[in-house]
Amino acid sequence: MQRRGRAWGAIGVMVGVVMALVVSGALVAPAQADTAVSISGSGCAGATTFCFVPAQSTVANGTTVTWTNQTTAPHTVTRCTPAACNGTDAGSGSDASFTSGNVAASNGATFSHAFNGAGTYNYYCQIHGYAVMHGIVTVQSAVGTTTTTATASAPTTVVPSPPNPPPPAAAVSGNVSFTG
Ligand SMILES: [Cu+2]
Repeated sequence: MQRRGRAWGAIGVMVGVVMALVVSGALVAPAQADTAVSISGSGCAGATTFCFVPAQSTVANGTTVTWTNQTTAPHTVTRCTPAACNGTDAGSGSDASFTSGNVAASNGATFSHAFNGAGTYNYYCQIHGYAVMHGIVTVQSAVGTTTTTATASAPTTVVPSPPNPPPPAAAVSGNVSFTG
């Protein structure tokens, strides 16, 4: 009987620890890491004058992507249309507010956009053209948001349930040693 009470208490503690890890991991990992893209004037693939580095970025929904101009020329970050991008369309991303951002000519100037909508976003530089400068941001739907809400309430429901199966006296002594 005492073993039973301790077993239930141990299970409750272990579940609580696992839940805590899941919650903290889910909150920190996907949503908060912002992503940087350089607008570069050297070492470009295909030996173009300018390019976006990296040309492909994959981020979680809600992530802010910041483009930084590392050249002395002005650039834009502009969503594609088939006409402007040699047949490449805008991509499947549902965030219509990502359209165009002008990055000034000074070295270190930035353009930032927080992506809210899963899918792909094909973009190019209006000034230098798609053939010279283009990139793609892939936004993954947030898995963490729904998991966090579900697990956050779980520890409160798990703790009261152990006293049910074992007899009262044994259960109390077993539980006290664990909570204390
Ligand atoms: Cu450009």
